[in-house]
Amino acid sequence: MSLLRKRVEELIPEKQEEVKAVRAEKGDKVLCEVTVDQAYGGMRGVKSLVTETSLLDPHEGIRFRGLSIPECQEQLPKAAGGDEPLPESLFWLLMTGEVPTQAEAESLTEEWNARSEVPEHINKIIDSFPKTLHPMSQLVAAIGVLQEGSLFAKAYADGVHKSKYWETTYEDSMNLIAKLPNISSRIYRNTYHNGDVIASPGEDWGANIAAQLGYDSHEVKELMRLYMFLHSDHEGGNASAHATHLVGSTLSDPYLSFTAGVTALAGPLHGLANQEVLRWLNVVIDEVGGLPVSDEKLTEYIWDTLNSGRVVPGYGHAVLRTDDPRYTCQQQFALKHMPEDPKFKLVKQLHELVPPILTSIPKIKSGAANVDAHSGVLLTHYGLTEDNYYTVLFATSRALGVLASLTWDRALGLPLERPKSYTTEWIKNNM
Ligand code: AMX
Repeated sequence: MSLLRKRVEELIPEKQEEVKAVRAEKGDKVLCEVTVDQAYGGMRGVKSLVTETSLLDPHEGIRFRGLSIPECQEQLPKAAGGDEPLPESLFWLLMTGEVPTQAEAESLTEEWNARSEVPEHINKIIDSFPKTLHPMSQLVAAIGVLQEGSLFAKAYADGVHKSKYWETTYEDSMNLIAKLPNISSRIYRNTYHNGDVIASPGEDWGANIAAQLGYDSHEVKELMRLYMFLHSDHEGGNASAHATHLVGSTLSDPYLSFTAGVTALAGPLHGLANQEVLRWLNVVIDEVGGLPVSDEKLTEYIWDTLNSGRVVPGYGHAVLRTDDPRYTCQQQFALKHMPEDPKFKLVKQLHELVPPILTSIPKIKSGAANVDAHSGVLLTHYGLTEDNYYTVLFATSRALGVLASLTWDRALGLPLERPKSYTTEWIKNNM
């Protein structure tokens, strides 16, 4: 049995007891009241989910199992010669709540490489997707096809006992995560490089993704490790995590549950915002006639976007009320590796100009930069300019968080999710 599975198996009974005790002691405490406005308003601020892997503070940002982004950067094992945490280390942390040793992190690298092969008939199906199909649709379809190998679906059909659901959920999650670099890069190479697919070099997960996209440099490998670490998890209420959890709560298998998360991520208010930001920047550059651009012209363009009933992508958040530390962390990477890049300078300039404009509009709760304001410019710097591919990278990373959570959902026996809804008629007559 793999090191990680052994550790998870040891932790499950402890955690089950802990949850039992918490429910016995605090089960009738009130987390929050829900107003009619919240029911109409996308459930903002409604505290009604338990997610173990991470917690988001509106001012401080995300903590993965209690560790902030800088703490993770300091404590999590890295690749030889690298400064960024290995995504493998982060996954171990998300699954166990413990910082892995270097050997434990590397055991995951080895295991994911060993599980990474995609059956040839599935590769052929992926190769048959038209290049005009959005890469996110290709990803959803590819994972849907991979589902034929689901061990959870087979075990359920064979009548497995519910106390063992987590085991095949874990195995499916590991298999799916292991295969994602092959799948995601195949979609990229098919769509933009005439199907010239690059075989995995068998390095760590982030480095494999970089290499299979076509980037062999140390810097891009570091960027991919950072990118995969940063986008992995953002507590349970965001649309991709919530969708995976909701669909998973029906005992749909991990492949199908994750496609729900991927489709949620494909919306422009969520993960597709990274594509939208890059497009928006490129339109700005075209319309103002190139870089550098004056603050006055840029301010005018921001107002034009707002006045035409569109959002400024990369800014605002449903929970965060200050700059997203995932933005800040990417900014630090840019300052270290590409301080003179003209688009990076534009991102910095926007970071000065957009927040005061957005916060001058009373209805907007936060004008701060979110994770998507930065990522596209980092990728573009290294030549990955195909913006409609960016959300596939986000989704690849997001698998780490939502599948770790799904494994714990099953280990803790969380039930079918089914909140109550009302009609406007009911609210008028009964409130
Ligand atoms: N530009 C213009 N208007 C904005 C805005 C922005 N960046 N952010 C919020 N608003 C508007 C909303 O559209 C809403 O308008 P409405 O009442 O007319 O519908 C109003 O301000 C109130 O919104 P809010 O309570 O401040 O935010 P929210 O929780 O409803 O929405 C989010 C959060 C992220 C969808 C929103 O800030 C947004 O659309 N931002 C731009 C898109 C984006 O960057 N998304 C990525 C988020 C991070 C991620 O999930 N990857």
